[in-house]
Amino acid sequence: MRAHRPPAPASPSFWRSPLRGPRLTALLGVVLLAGITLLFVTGMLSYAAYNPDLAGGVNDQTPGKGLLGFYLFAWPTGPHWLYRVTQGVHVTLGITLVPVLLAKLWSVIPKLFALPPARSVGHALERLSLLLLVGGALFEFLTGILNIQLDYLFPGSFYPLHFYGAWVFIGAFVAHVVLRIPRTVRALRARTEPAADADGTGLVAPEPAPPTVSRRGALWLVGGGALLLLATTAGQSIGGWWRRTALLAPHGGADPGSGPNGFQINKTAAFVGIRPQDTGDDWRLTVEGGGRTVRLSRADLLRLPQHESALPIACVEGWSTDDQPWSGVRLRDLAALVGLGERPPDVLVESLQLHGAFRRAALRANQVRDGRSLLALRVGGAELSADHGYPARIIVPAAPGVLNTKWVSRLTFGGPS
Ligand SMILES: Nc1nc2c(c(=O)[nH]1)N[C@H]1C(S)=C(S)[C@@H](COP(=O)(O)O)O[C@H]1N2
Ligand SMILES: [Mo]
Repeated sequence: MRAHRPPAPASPSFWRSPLRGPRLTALLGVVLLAGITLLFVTGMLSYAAYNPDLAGGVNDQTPGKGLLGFYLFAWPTGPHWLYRVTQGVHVTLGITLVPVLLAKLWSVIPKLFALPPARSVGHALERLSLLLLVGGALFEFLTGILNIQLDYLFPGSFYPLHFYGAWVFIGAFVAHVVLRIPRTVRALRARTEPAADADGTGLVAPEPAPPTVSRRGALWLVGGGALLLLATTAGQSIGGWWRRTALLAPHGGADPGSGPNGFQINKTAAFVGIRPQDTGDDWRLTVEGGGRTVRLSRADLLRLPQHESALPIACVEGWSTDDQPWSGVRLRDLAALVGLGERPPDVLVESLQLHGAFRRAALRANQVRDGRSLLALRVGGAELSADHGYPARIIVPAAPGVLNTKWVSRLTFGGPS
């Protein structure tokens, strides 16, 4: 006699969707394999772009990154849209893959609940790696998306979370891919899903319910959802006319305000506590290095040779501006003022801002030496607005927005002595 007890999630007969099967799982798996590989690469590039190894951790305090920082390199300054592209791809792709990730988890859910948790040591290790895989995936997607949507929810601590999470996740991911290659190839070669009794994967429902949507329909649903997310996100990094389509992106929408300063603002002067009296006639820029110190007023800076650079702001959040026509003093010219003109070194940039993770940043020598790197005083022929960093801000080609310090008060070439 059959017990009249409803089946528990651990029982195969609990899961009744007729859509599940190794072929569906394999298809979604292949999409994720390509997508997550690209996410990992662009994510690690983004980390390198921060210059996390400079000036004793000014840009990044990830504790003990040690070995995991093995690959860090000097982020180049060209092409000038480099970070716009790598980070635009990272964020847009991450958002676009959400429906695929959810569908993939749904397709294997009977396996996640299977009991006993482990039949052998090998099986126990496999289940543990699945825990790291699923947990890691959810963690990476959630921290990434929360950081974009809630505008630095984890000030300062997002990088270590997302960075370590990525390494844990990618370890489990690689193991999973290697283990599943044979099964995936077999499932894709077969034209159809197997019957429940011929299915070695345990994904096909032994007691399927009648279908409410075809397999093809389900794939369209997932693909359509992904395309919808793509279409409402990508505009924030493509810019121009496309910006109007970025309905899902907090900084994506049409340009805020008009005029030369009418482009995206990350944090306003008021938000970070910059008061008008801090940036008035009494403001001075301190330039230090090579044992010398020079103090300059804004009028002094405007008397130095002015240069133009058309450069974007490209934020870690994925949004970026179109190229803006900045003008101001070359960083290498400022290095020359303290006698470091021949081979300018790294520089520590500090702003008037008293608190917050982004009040200072270190730039590498290759960024200082690039003639397009400016201490910008004006944009589009107008004075910088208070929110874009008046009296002076940094702008460097190809770098993440966070290195483009606003409301600059001090430059220390060669780092603090
Ligand atoms: N002093 C200071 N500079 C800063 C920031 C900040 O919070 N404080 N934010 C940075 C970040 S994260 C970005 S993306 C850019 C944004 O520049 P924008 O607001 O002019 O578009 O400024 C950077 N410069
Ligand atoms: Mo940013």
